[in-house]
Amino acid sequence: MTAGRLFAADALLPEGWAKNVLLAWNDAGQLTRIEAGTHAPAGVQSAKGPLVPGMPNLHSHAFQRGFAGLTEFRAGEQDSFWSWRTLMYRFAGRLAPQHMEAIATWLYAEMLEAGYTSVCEFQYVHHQDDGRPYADDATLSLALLRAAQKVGIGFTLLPVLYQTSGFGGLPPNEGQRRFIRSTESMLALLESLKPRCDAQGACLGLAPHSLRAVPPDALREAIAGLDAIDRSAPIHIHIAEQTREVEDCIAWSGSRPVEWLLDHAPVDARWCLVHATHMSDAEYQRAAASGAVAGLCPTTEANLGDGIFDLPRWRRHHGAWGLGSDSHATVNAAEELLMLEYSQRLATRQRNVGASAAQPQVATALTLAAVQGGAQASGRAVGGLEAGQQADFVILDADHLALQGLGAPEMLSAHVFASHRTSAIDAVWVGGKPRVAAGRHALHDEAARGFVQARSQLLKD
Ligand code: NGQ
Ligand code: ZN
Repeated sequence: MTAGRLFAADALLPEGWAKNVLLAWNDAGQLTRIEAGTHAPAGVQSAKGPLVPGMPNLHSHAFQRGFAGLTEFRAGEQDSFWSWRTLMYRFAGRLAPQHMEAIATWLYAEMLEAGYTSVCEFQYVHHQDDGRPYADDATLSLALLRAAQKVGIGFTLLPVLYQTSGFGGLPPNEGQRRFIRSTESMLALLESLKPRCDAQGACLGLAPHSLRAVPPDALREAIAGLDAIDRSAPIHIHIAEQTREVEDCIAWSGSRPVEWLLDHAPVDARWCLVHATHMSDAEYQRAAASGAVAGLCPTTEANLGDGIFDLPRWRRHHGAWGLGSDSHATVNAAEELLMLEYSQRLATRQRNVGASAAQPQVATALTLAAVQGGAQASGRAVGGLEAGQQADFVILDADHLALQGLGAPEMLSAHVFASHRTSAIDAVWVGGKPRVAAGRHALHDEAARGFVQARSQLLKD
């Protein structure tokens, strides 16, 4: 039985902060009623602090958690995204299914403790280390599904189509051998994963890796094949993250990447444009109007030296956006919000850039927007504290020193801008089930041990 109720003195609803809120959800973990201005009925538990919607994490490469922090040294004259990628390929080359599962299990527990209640996994390591498919072609995707189920995080699986090493059909390189598959084998993989995802309430979509990795015909055929399985399934693509990608795309087609995609693919609200860092004025306008979500990964984009997304411009065009932890240099929803807001402040030399006339509190405004965009990109009903959505929420710890004695909106601000950012989380619930209590996931120690062991094995000699 999952059905339940919870009372909160303060809760962040889609329209803003409300007082004395009673939430009720059904056996499916779906909110059925949100009543504000009421009182706690006898026997109903009260939240220890303000209740905020759980953050969907719209972009993750789980295995990269095992590698985070290990590329922060100078290896060449000028390190870059591309030199990082060479090191990352080397790490990916050694990964076995048990490593994938152990790393993801810890990562997803960590995500829950840090305020993410669901994750979109952009999964592109498909094959054995020599490039041959596993006996069960879905082996590594299944390792991720199991990890998500074990720790109880909401899940969207996005198997990645990867065929070329650059625009114009350049053949894949050695480091990419575990990623490469035909369009036909991708559609077979999706068919085999669909019932497995359905069985655990996960959403299945598709991720053409990038325009560098997927030629036009394959892009068209893969989307047609996905439509035959599920016409509303999410489609995610890395796009315009690095200026070199923009230059190469122009050299190949005469168009910029986002422009090319908008001209050649049916981009709409099912799509998530991951990064979309380098866009022209016209691209900001057209991409926002398409209804696609911009998948912003602020700490990874900073870590890899990508550039700065122009959030004010995107918002002027009413663009949807959400947050991803991508390479997992940081696994913390509040810290992504902090990085996003600070990068905008540095770029514009202004303050409180993420606020709006309707919602002057920056942390509140950014949280609500990121939850809504993240839910759209996830293809799941995880869009906040509203009837019909999953009961996914985070309870802040009102006794935490950074929060004590403040009003609820200021507590969320302090959580994002003035605490250690995970430490002020008391509890996290997913689909009406408690997954984190007193700041810790029940599997914290066990999952951490598995992670350290897997990483040590991967880094040996
Ligand atoms: C990835 N990561 O697929 O892990 C990519 C790097 C690429 C980010 N784009 C590989 N952050 O884009 O070619
Ligand atoms: Zn990525």
